[in-house]
Amino acid sequence: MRQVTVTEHLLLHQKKSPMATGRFTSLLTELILSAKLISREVTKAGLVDVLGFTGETNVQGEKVRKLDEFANNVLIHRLRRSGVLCAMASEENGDLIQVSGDLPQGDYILIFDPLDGSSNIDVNVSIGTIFSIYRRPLHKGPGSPSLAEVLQRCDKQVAAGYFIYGSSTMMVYTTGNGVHGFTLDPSVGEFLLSHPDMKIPEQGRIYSVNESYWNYWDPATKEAIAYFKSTENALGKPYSSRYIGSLVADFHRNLLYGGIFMYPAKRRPDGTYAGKLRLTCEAAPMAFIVEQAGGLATDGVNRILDYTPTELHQRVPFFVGSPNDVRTVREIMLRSGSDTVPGN
Ligand code: AFP
Repeated sequence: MRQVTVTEHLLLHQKKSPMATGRFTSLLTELILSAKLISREVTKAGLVDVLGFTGETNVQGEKVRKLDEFANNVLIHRLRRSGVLCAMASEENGDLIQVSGDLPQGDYILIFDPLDGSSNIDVNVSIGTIFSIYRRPLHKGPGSPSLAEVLQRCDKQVAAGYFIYGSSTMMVYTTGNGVHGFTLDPSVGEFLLSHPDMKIPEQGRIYSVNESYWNYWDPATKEAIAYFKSTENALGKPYSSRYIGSLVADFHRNLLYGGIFMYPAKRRPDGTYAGKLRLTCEAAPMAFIVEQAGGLATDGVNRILDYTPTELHQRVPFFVGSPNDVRTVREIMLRSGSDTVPGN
């Protein structure tokens, strides 16, 4: 069988995808090279002194591990010089990362989580890099884009994807024409098409949630989770429970096998409810991918792609996966009047 690389695939589908311009291809090429460098470090993490904490704390108040820092630096360093971006935002940086000064600028905006699932780094469990790409809105004048230009409605994404560093390294991405998966062949150093036009099963068999938060959920959320464990659900028997704690890995498994990943809002000490996952660099890109694969993504009720972020590191409740399962959660949330969902 003829092997197709990501770039060839993009060029082959150029007519179908308005994003497959030379500039967009350069952007993906830089992302791919960065991911290969990260993958190399991840696989030798047990061998060299890259494990453990750096001693720093990131904007989320979490301790930064050395591999997170490495991944973040690689992406910023390579993409900043790509000549096709005007701004970047990383989960690890509080503010926008401007592409200014003497560096060439383009009109794409890249938002990424450099190493998602970092609590799994030291224990050899799959982790990933998530990316989301927007175009700078037209006629906004010269210079670096403002935060308002970056915080676009999530359905304005022109591409999104992830790299998963697991038993193999894979890239899964969409430009709005289906979802395609490529596996890194280390012998040639290329991502080769292995999963063309991925579709998530209509009906899942797996639910993924950190159930230790049960006591922090509101009654509607508890009812939704209980549905997946009951014998009176769409399957007539309990779903299987699988939870890795790396969004990329949990999402990827459910995309292939069918299922729902949930990170519901938790009650905070002040009595209000909030999600944990970040809208711009986690929920929105996964929502774009899953919809392109025939699935759904909501905050329990509202479509994630209808959100317009109000801040860079905004957090949302997140329910993503097979359409039947995400719809069922929505019905339960609406019927039981969950007060964890914004605007519900
Ligand atoms: P880390 O990158 O800090 O490990 O967080 C991972 C993550 O953002 C996402 O990948 C997981 O699905 C989720 O958090 C796990 O959170 P809990 O540990 O609260 O279940």
